[in-house]
Amino acid sequence: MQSVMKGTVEKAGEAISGIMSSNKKTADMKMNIVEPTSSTPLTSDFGVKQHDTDNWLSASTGDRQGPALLEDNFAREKIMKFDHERIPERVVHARGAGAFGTFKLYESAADVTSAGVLNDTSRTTPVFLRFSTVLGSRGSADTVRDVRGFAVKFYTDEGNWDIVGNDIPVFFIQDAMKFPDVIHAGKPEPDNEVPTAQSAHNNFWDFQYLHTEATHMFMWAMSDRGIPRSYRMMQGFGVNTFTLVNADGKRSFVKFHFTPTLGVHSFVWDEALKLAGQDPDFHRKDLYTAIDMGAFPTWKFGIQVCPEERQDDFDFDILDATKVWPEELLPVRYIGEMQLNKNVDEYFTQTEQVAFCTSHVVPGIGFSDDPLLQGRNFSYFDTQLSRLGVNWQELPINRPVCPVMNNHRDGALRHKITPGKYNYWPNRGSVAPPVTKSEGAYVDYPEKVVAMKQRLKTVKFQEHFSQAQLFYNSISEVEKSHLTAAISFELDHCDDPVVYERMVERLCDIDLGLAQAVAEQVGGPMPKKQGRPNHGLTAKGLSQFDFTPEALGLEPTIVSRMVAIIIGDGFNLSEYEAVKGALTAAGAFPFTIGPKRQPVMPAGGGKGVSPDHHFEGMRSTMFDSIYIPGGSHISTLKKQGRVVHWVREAFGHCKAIGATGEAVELVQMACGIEGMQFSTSSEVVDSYGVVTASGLGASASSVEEGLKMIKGAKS
Ligand code: HDD
Repeated sequence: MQSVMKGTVEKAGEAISGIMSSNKKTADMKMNIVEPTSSTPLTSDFGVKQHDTDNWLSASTGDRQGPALLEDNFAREKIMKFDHERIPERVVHARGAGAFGTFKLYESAADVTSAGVLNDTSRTTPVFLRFSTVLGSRGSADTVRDVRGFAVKFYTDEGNWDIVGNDIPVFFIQDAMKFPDVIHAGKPEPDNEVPTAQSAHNNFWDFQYLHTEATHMFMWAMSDRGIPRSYRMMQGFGVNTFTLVNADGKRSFVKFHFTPTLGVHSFVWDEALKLAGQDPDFHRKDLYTAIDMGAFPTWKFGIQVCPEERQDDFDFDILDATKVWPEELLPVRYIGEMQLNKNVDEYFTQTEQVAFCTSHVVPGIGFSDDPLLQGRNFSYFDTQLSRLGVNWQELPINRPVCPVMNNHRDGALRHKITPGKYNYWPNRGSVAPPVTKSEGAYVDYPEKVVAMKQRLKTVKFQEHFSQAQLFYNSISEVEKSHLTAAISFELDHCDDPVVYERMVERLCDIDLGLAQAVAEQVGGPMPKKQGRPNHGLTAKGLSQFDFTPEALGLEPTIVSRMVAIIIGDGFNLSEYEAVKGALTAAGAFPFTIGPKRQPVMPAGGGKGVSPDHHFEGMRSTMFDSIYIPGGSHISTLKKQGRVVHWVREAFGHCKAIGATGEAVELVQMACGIEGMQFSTSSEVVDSYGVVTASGLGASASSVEEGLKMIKGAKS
């Protein structure tokens, strides 16, 4: 793998050092980075050099091991530090992966906000992004069906701004007070702590039925959005409604959007299921590898703005986090771009210790009365206290890149040293005074509130089905069939008939056909009539097909796609080299897979090729595409069940498959279905995403043509 990508890595290295030298946050963290080398002696924590950290000091004779001595301060220190290595994992979103990057604005939003990060196009703002699953614990698998977290920390010149979002634009509940309930219901059940990282169980679905407001969100979670192909290929949404205030003091409501330039792509369920066992770190590795190889993931950043005077214009409440703002009503205005371009130096001190708070906003950005957001503003700050301790904002990954000064003092593990007499305000020396708005202070928007104190949800918050129908009506037939299969899978794992029968009843409120298809699979009475009438409306921006590169006006791309090239002794070297070269040139990551990691000999002899992996070491699930060159190896490969399985499984997962020369026969045998076309000449044929050229001899133009077809097939 390293040799294949050496050139790219070198280029990436240059690019990264360029980006990083101007990145204020990575520069700021340098003061805490100490890199061990072979000339750094091993010491105790109190700095004394050590000569043996393997043998506990003991009272032993030459031939008989004696009692270990408590006196050994080095051994005690080593064990004691180990005993306390763990901190509480996040109560939700425990499993995650993060990276550093930059945010660049290409259009000023000064008309709606005074925030420098959103109106100064000359700035490059450092960011840290942490992706996560929600339900699983820290050691759970990446590819489970779940919502994904998308939390961005912008280290702006005016302080840290956090967007703590998800890959789905809506949420299960409207009020933060319900959060412990929805999470308890989704997490493993309390009696036996089963299942891990899954929503496929009685309690989750019991909650979904009993909380009609969750209907819209569970439709999204059961769609292909719940099983993203890569963190790099997901959208990110702030979900809650925030506010923007411009220099004239005019306020608007806003939702934040991140759209990946690679397009939005998902696994098929069988692939995700298998990967959870075959490679539980799949998403983590995918992110790390792409950044390491210089294929920096990028998102367009957009704002959906609702002027204050329009807030009552819609049949939903704009403060309700279970609702999207349809783009037809309030279009997304793309104004910037975020790129991830540096992997973490160390997982714990960066990805684990990063702490996000929805309450972290900068001047020009504010909250709304969204009842979910209001509660979140309390919860994030609070949870960091038990996870990281009171001085968590001083940790290197969390501290801002702008000056911090106040009269907060002391507490466990305080790092900052603040000399001087004064730790209060006002003080006789006028030290560290508050400043005015024009000097950059955060000044709260003067909102008039006249109300009654009461526990309720206003009328528009009580409507829970219209957008669940809108979502279902707007997705494609393929997405609908995946959604039906996903709900059927989940309810199959519920063994309490009350749970799955009620859920079928709930689905009738969305679509009778959907409810019947699910009932057919999971059992219980077959529903006969639609519950609430379906309004039949659709909206754009809900189906994943609205976010393919083509739909975004971008070229379809195979950049960073993993391609397995399968070879055995007797393969055609020129075809192999031509296709591998073309793939590399197009930015894909080709890996050679052979029967063993020893050299595999091409037809006609010569120097062998050492594969990156062997057939049993990897699975087709770990790649986006397969290519098999022609050659005499095919007669052997055809007889190998594992190789046939590689091809058949990749076909079953709708992957692009390429074959040249004799390999066409292997592919034909492994995935030939009635009506499928295979090439019988050097003409390149694309049928069901299987691109073949039987008499190729690998001319540059035919390889080019094949690649174009693969790009089309994959997107
Ligand atoms: Fe939350 C973590 C996203 C509602 C309470 N949440 C957390 C993370 C993400 C989200 C991405 C992981 C951050 C990280 O990587 O460190 N949460 C959301 C979204 C929500 C949402 C998009 C709905 C719009 N969350 C929500 C509510 C509450 C919480 C209503 C509580 C009232 N969330 C938490 C938390 C966590 C958290 C318990 C656990 C770890 C952490 O905060 O730092 O406070």
